[in-house]
Amino acid sequence: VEYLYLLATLLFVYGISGLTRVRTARRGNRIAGVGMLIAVVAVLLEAGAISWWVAVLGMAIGSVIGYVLAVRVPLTAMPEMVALLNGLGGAASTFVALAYIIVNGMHLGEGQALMDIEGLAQSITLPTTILIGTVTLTGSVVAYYKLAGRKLLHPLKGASRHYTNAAIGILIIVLSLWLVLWSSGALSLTTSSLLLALASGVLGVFLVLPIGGADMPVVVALLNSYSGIAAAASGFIINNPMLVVAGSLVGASGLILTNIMCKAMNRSLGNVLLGGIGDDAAAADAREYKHIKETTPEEVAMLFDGATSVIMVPGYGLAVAQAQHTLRELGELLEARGATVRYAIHPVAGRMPGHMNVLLAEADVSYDKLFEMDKINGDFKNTDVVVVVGANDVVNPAAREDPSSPIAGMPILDVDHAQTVVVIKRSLSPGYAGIRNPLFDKENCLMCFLDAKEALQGMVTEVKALG
Ligand code: TAP
Repeated sequence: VEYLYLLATLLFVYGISGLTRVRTARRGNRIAGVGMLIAVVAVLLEAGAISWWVAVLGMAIGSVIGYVLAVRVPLTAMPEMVALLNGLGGAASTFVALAYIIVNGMHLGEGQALMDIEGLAQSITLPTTILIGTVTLTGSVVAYYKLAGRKLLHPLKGASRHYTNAAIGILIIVLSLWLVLWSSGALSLTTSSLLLALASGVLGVFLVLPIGGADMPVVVALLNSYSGIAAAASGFIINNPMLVVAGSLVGASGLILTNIMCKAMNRSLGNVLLGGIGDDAAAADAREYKHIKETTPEEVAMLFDGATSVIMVPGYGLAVAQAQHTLRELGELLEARGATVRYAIHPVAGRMPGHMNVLLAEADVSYDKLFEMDKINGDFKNTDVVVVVGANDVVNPAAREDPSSPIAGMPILDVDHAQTVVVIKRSLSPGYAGIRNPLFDKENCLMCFLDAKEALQGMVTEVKALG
């Protein structure tokens, strides 16, 4: 069993290292999956208590649900799915702690010495697991609804929000002490641990509810990290090194991801957790624009005719329109006509990390044509035509020019430095952050008001017609 744990751990680490490159990501994912299967088998061998049939039935049900979700859920809804999976991870850890308490009792509550090391370890890990596991569960459910675009009321504003959270925090400490020091007997143990879970669940809701919709992907990454910490803590409870390792890997990688996203938006984690971007920002109004110049796929094809360098900038709208294959086709046509075509990737374009890389990889765009923001930003000024496909916030120059903008300081792709920028989107409606985009009013910007797929298909036809 110990060798199997070691093998599973190595496969996790190897699998995760594969995720650092698009080329090896799928394989990495599969390898980590095999590691997880080995870990489950090892736990069953070690525990021996559950009947194999129950375990196999559980795995079969889980696999069918996982398969159906993976096939059915569109890529645009993947962040919601990740949020739910995190929540379930947190719930699983809470159940481990609850089951342990109800079956084994609490050492300290049963009158054992405070300095008994096992009792002390339990006294810390059990309430911690319930707290983090349940905060993860309810926080993830709120994040799920926010990502799905539901407007959720948050009754607590300003200071009252902090006082309420502090009061719940104190209640959680009191309940933890009750559980650890004074609970004995099934009824008292069950009541105190369930009340602790309830208070933690309410805290999870109150912590995530006021955070702005546009910041939800960051919150999901943070909750992902929490679910890992809860799993590691539950590993200490049941003395399972595998859970400790897997939980720590998830906890650490979730924190790294959270940090990467905050940096890409030039925000601190504290600012994300306390701010409300995307919820309260007054939605931009089409009437705020004064110098909009409209264009058509036919006119854009004429622009391409004289262009030697073209940069495509994909955003969330590309994913909505599922136009990645048409974008690749247009790129290839332009290359065949002698232009250099590159794709500029903003780290938070779309709705999840790596969203644009995944989309373009699906359309077989070669990796060496994909350039990260820092690598390509200096080149826009030497570019003839930039085509922004369904991106908005990540090309919003207000981040650079307007210190009062909610996205001030966020690094953006400097598309407005190019000779001509063509923006494909269906209307003048704002992006995820809900704010006006002064790019659309600029002298060198042309707006192509069409669905991305329709616009790109039109451009493909017109470029072919150029001969
Ligand atoms: P957004 O700013 O959300 O803009 C997307 C644009 O796509 C919209 O303005 C929309 O305009 C257009 N669109 C939607 N469907 C379309 C279709 N079928 N055809 C053509 N256009 C379509 O997207 P972005 O520039 O990719 O920025 C991402 C946002 O998410 C940022 O605010 C970022 O901070 C936030 N965020 C992302 C992440 C990650 S990890 N990706 C993390 C945290 C926050 P129309 O409705 O007019 O068509």
